[in-house]
Amino acid sequence: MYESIKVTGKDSIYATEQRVKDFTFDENVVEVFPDMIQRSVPGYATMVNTMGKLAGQFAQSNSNLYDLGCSLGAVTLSMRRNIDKENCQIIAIDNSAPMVERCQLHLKGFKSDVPVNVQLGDINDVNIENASVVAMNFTLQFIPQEQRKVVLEKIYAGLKPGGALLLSEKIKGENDVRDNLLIDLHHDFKRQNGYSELEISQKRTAIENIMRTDALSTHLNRLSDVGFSNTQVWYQCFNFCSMIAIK
Ligand code: GEK
Repeated sequence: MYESIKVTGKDSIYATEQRVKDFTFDENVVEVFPDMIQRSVPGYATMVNTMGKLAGQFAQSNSNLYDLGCSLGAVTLSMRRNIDKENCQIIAIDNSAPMVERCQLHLKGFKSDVPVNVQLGDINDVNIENASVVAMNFTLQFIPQEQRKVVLEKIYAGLKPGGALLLSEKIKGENDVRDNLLIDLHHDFKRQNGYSELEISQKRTAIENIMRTDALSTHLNRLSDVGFSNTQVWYQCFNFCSMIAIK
């Protein structure tokens, strides 16, 4: 069987008018997460697949690969499929208990020689060591902006020479004109995927306090500041982008 996260429930969390609270990764979100992320993030499947391929390319024997903010383990599964080096293990971390529980259950359904250790934990507290690959697929955006550099410094320190950070982020346009252009294109993408105006606007309200986006230039400068010498954007569609930063 081809390993991928099955779409379970359809995301209708914001379909009815409500007093919108800050978004949390709770049981309700876990139920519909695969549908939500596929209908909301252009190129999600491409990014997950390619991150797996890149992990296969950058994995080193006797090392750890991390999936930080793993949700249901899509990137973990993709990386695991592509690792052909000896004695590698994947450490997958998320701070949502319902996500971790479902991720563990899901991974049990597939056999592999590569061990996976799924842990409930905060990215801010995690110890990165002996790493050949660190993947963050749309999770740095949930770390407060002032803490992002510290997280990246820790990742850089824990990566082996030649190791890679695989970083996907929702980005902000470099000025208001460019940002609004990207936002409009993204909202159109969501409309085409069946989200109503009410759903789009209530979701926007729900995440505005918990997810703050940086401009691409901010990401690239920060990666360079922490020491990454080779950073390449390999995917962008509207305001969603994926980069590789090599130590
Ligand atoms: C995928 N990577 O499917 N520590 C640990 N986990 C966190 C933290 C934190 N401080 N903050 C948020 N999370 C996945 C998709 S989703 C992206 C990642 C999205 C977790 C949070 O619980 C959630 O599971 C994940 O990061 C973000 O490839 O929903 O836009």
